[in-house]
Amino acid sequence: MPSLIRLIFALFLAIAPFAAQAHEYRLGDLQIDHPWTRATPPGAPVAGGYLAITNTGATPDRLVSASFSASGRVEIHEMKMEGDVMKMAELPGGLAIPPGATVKLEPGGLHLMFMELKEPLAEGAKIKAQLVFEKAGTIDVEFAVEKLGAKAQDHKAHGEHKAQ
Ligand SMILES: [Cu+2]
Repeated sequence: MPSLIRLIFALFLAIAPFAAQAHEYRLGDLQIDHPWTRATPPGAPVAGGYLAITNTGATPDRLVSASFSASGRVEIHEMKMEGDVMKMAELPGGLAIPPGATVKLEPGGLHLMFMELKEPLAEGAKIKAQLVFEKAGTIDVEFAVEKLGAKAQDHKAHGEHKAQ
């Protein structure tokens, strides 16, 4: 039944790109790697968003804003010492992505702050978001929701389960 084989093959071609997806995105000179966030307990007002952005081009770019479908708005935050207390502060003017650099947003450092969460984030969900860059433009991405309390290290050791 060659037509059935053809159909199966077509289905395979349609599904394969998703199965092989390493959860990275390309927008012009920018490579966006593994956007993720953490599951939130009921009633949590905010969540952090993490990803890495690599500028493979020769000109600087800038992450100017973002939106997240499960939150009212998104701020771009850095960690700053205020006296001897580490605090989060909004980065006015966005986040510079210098040519040749990889800028990492991760727990304890730079991050996106999903403000006014509309609903708790459930582990395993994929949440639609948009990132807006000054030069490269706008890209649709999905943030993978990892377990409550997941750390950046949990990521580097994908699949490796360590005792706490
Ligand atoms: Cu923050």
